[in-house]
Amino acid sequence: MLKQVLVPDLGDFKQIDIIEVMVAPGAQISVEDPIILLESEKAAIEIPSPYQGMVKKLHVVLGDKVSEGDLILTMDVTGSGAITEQKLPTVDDTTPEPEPIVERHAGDKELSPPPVPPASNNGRSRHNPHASPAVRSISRELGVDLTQVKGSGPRGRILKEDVQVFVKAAMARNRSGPAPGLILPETQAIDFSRFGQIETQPLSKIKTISGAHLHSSWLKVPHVTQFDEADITELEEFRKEHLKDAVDQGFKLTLLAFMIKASVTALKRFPQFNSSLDPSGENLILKKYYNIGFAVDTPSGLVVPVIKDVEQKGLFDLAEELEQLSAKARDRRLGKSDMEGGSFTISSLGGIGGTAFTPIVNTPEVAILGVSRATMKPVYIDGEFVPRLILPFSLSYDHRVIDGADGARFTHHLSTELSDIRKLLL
Ligand code: CAO
Repeated sequence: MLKQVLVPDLGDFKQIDIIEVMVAPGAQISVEDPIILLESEKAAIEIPSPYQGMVKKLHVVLGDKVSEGDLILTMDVTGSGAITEQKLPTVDDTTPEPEPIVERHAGDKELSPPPVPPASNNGRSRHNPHASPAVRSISRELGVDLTQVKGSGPRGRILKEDVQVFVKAAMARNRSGPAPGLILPETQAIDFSRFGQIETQPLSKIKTISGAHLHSSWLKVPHVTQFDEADITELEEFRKEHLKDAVDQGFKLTLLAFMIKASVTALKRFPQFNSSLDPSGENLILKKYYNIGFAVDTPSGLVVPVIKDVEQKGLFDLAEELEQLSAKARDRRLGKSDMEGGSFTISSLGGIGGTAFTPIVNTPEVAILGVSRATMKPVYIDGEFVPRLILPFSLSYDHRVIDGADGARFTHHLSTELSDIRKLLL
């Protein structure tokens, strides 16, 4: 049976703003489920449903002003249990925190209790949490989305204390992120075609995903970058000696495999570089595994496959896996498991060029190594300049976790390892 639900007697209130529409067409609701929330200068008023059934049509929208007798919605009413007369529901003067009261009359049937949230498909769905107008009002002031708050009151009702607990937890989480209240200026749309010809190209999916991650890491982590260099003359001789062996086995032996190995010796020596901050920002989670990610430049964008358990692998194993994962990355065949679980990342631009760069920490890791191009340089040794192959590299780290002195110790250790191939291979 179709029934119209009207705005009940609101006492002295007229032309009140609808600040929340809590049901949508198709929703199954019970008697007493709130359907709209009104707010005047003095009070918040929750209008409950006088019937049980399905919302057929909504006749109001958010922001409408309504008075007594205005049509709110049409319902396909099922069963019994309708209130005989629509009465003024909860009026909240924002001081106490009342349970919503619907006046009942002698002879009325017992009203069905409000369903326990989160109910699936009825009036109190995830989009319509069970809370009093006072709690709704506080939540609005604090910008809290009530659908995210767990109610501890009777039948899952959200209490003022639940909102307070939620806000405290959100603030604790934020301690490990950017300062609360950090608001970035919006990017203004500019019509560049006013100045000349243009072409608009959508970013690849990989770029949109990695871009968002890089942006978040850049904003959340106080970055410091330490620059250093290593004399890799001997290392390069060793690499060249073993190049053929590797090629015979079907892969290339590049500098990156040595960098991965050297990084793990440094990570073992300085465990805080192989860690993550927990979400509270108060604990360091030290990892006892060494999974090294490496940035691969693909036609669709940057991806970071991860070589797992590096400490258990030899140089040739690493070189082979590097090549396999790079090929997989370029053919877009990397699976989720190939890219997860990293504890430290290396970004090598040495094959391309450049003398130094500042990589962005790949959160939740706390440090990243950037490798630039090695060049022959005159180095002053024992009273004379001798030509040596010098590798410039940089280490960006999270200054909340790592002090500058440790940053310098780490790169110095790495430099020593790379400069002495025997040490590295032992
Ligand atoms: N100095 C001098 N030469 C270097 C070098 C270095 N640091 N690193 C590599 N090379 C040389 C290699 O020996 C190779 O020489 P040959 O062709 O004569 O054998 C050549 O440069 C090309 O190497 P490569 O880049 O193919 O191999 P790699 O193992 O060093 O790197 C990979 C593999 C996947 C890391 C690389 O191909 C790549 O994608 N790099 C880009 C990473 C990137 O985009 N980082 C930026 C991320 S934003 O922070």
